[in-house]
Amino acid sequence: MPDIDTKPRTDTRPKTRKKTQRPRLHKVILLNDDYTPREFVVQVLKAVFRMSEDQAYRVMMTAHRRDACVVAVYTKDVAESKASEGTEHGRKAGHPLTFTTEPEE
Ligand code: TYC
Repeated sequence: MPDIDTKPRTDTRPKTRKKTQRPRLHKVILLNDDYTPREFVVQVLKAVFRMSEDQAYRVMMTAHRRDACVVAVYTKDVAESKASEGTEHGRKAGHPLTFTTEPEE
């Protein structure tokens, strides 16, 4: 066993960094499906993501045509709760509407 793994760490100083580390942002992604009515998707985008009718319509149509659309970026916790909220709106109305999240590069 190399002793590098077992030796206690004596230097616990944080590594110095040139820039302040910002939390990684996560994308909320709207997935297309064949069943959720277009108008329902628009209503959910307006309610959960505070979009205008126009913005919501464009995002819905992008997902419809390209299979998915990035809706917004947030910190991990906010992205995950917004995605769940949107998906839950669909589920309660009996639609398969789905939002997912993924970390930004
Ligand atoms: N494709 C759906 C339809 O034709 C509408 C839709 C658009 C559903 C975007 C989900 O993310 C979505 N009724």
